Amino acid sequence: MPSEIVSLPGPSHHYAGYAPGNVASAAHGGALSRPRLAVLQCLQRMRLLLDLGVQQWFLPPLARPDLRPLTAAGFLGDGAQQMGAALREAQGAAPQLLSACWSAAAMWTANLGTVAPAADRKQGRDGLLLANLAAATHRALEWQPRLRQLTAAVIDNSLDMLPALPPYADLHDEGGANHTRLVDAEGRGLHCLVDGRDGAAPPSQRFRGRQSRSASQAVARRLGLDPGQCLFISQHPAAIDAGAFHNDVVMVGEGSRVLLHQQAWWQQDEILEQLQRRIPQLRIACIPSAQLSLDEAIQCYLFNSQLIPVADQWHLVAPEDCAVGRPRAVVEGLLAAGFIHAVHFCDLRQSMDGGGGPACLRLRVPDGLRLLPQLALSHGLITSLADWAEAHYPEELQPSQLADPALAARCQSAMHELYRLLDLPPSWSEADHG
Ligand code: SUG
Repeated sequence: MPSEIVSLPGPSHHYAGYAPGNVASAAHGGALSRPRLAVLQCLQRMRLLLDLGVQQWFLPPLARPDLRPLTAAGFLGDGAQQMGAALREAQGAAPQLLSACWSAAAMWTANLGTVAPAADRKQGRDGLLLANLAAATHRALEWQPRLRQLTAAVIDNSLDMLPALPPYADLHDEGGANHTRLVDAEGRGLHCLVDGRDGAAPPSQRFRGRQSRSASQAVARRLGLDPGQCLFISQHPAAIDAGAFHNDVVMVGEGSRVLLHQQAWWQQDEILEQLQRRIPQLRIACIPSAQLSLDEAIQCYLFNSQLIPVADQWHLVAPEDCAVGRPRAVVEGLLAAGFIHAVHFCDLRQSMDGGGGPACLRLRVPDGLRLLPQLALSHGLITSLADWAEAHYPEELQPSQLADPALAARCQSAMHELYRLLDLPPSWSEADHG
């Protein structure tokens, strides 16, 4: 049974537009967001995945505001004073720093870390290396509180959790969004680790790639992967420049299936041949630019769909934007070719406007992972989470509201209510605000 770690946008979900190389984020920076609707849309995807038989482990959104960036930048006083001063600061990085404190980007758990099952690791245990997400301030705040949550949530010693790589420029790591584990006929994992800079490809021009080759290599080393079972691949600079800030914007792979855009990788033909040689049963669907240009692909997020094995069939969970026009024609072609057997479209507009489709909203994890039982997603829990969001989330939010102490109080009480609903011990809320 496929398993994933999922989360939700927090009550301060907003569009700041500071995500590097992410054209959806840039286009919506400063726009009005709808936090409550964002949750309901994400829960709808979770419901669908549950019906397809996917085990989902739920981690609460990260507590906000997280004032570390303001304190580090010398804004003094209590939270309200710090935020007020940051809001008044006309120049410099203060608007970014203030927005970072309220970021809900941890909803995109594909970036939480890189996962490898016990069978592939010399440590002999399922492992997760947290991602430093150091390419963007608002995301660099995520890994430490996530590690604390996981440490409190994992049971039966079922996961070896490794702290992130240090945030050195050479080691920027974006986690599972740039990692795909394929499986050969003997059941061995072949790890595709995709970088956006300092690898085999010439540098991108418009946007700087986020993940460095050295980071991908360090990830493989830290996880204890067999170097013979790792393939280091570089994104095509044209893909980065069109807005593929992560490889999962132009490629999705699962077990024995790979779906990707013709211009996803540098030297793609050679790499695909190599993959096919190593995994003869691998089915590759490479969509030519003539059928869907890079710009169209990044607009509709077709390649950020999920490929889900259900019995002997493959289901595609795709963004709603792929239900019409040229993306729809590509999907029909995949169905006709037997590459997939069914398609489900989800409305994830609130997440998509920040640059996150279905695949961004999950981290694939080994079947053996065990978290506290109350974090196992069920239809009942999904209904409770929907009621919780209806009661506690703002309907709308403007970035200009981000210094409002009332919003801080609202976020805090929402989180306390969530911990109560999930029957989590008081240590969870102390860790947030202690
Ligand atoms: O890191 N967007 C996220 C989107 C992450 C998508 N994840 C994957 N592709 N796996 C990012 O660019 C937008 C925030 C804003 O605009 O406020 C943002 O952080």
